[in-house]
Amino acid sequence: MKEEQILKNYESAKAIYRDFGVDADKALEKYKNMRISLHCWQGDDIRGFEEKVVASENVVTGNYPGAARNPQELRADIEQVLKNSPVRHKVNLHSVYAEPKKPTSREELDVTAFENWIEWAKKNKVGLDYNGSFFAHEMMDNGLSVTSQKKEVRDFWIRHLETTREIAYNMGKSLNDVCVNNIWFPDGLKDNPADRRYWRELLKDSLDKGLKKKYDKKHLIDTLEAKVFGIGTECFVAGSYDFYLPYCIKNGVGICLDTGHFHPTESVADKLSSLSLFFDDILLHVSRGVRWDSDHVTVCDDTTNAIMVEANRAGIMDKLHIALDYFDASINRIFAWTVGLRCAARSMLAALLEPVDMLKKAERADDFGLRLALTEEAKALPVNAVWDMACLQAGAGVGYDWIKDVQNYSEKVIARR
Ligand code: RNT
Ligand code: ZN
Repeated sequence: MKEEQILKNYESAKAIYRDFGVDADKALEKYKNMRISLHCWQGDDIRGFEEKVVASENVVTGNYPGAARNPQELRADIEQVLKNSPVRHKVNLHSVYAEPKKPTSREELDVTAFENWIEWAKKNKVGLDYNGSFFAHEMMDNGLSVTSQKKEVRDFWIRHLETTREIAYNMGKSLNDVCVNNIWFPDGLKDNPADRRYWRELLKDSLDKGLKKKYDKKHLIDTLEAKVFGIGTECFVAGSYDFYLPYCIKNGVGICLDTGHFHPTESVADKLSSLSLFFDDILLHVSRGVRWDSDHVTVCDDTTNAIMVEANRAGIMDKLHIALDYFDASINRIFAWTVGLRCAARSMLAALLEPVDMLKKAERADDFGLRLALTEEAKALPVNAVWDMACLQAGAGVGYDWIKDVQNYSEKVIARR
């Protein structure tokens, strides 16, 4: 799109927003400092760089050609994705993306295995977040890690948790930033357990051990991620939301909400106002649950929009850690990545542009009719004109231009792999 057109559209959008008491310039200013953490694992279907790749508890389907085969390709692909997004970024890594100088067992890795990532992050002016990889490993005991009945298995994964936190802390320190270390265990059972409490006692005990060491929160924030069920854990997941919510509050750990990890009619957006009263740290895994699958590409749907709107209305937009988490191997991965990132980013901007002052004022005045009228009118405000302006200012592709850019990269780079 022509620059002149973008500027013209923005000016008229600004006037419309003004009528609703919204200053689009101010929203854009605020927006420029917002960050989204891009998950590296969409680029290679969570394979990682370990020599030995075993079946994973994270089920990824599809075999679209051109997945990144090594760190260089993955980083190049991430750069391509980031350049079409107008916000600031972090990149979210997993242990399996380590590049140790000499072969090292996963639970014994240290931050030196991430030197390339750290250098790259500095060069690209992005932060880093981290995750231990409690899956796809021969020490998984029939889908169980920290809740295995075998002490040696639990000890192995507790050790992994400890070294993971050390790595994350050092990553944060090297970048003079905060690194969010998210902890997710697939542990659960296919069929009904006889003793649910027993498995949860194991989980609690392992977590107490792995989280014992305290770190400066300036550089490390731990979060725990629950799931209602998974493939192979249909009847029971040890780390349920009811487990982690009290655990995190009691132990001062942050909580991670993945939009695909709840009952389909349960609203993650509705949780934010409550959680923010009791938590310092909330991590979002913005994803898209489809029936029983939790990891479709994020889109601008009601769920994504509602999350951003609630975050803004609750005044916690700056406080939230917003990350993406999906993996679709059935379509061009660069499209999958970029669409999800741009959709999360656009929903975020739309939330900042909501006439929130007017809405709250109507509500306080008990004028719920006005609140409804404003809500519905707000849905059709010209967000896209402001979004295009944000993209223009950040040098990200506007309108159809980013699609052509991805097609070009796909032809020149992806198709040649
Ligand atoms: C899995 C969880 C978890 C993973 C990543 C790879 O259901 O959502 O966050 O997707 O750690
Ligand atoms: Zn997740």
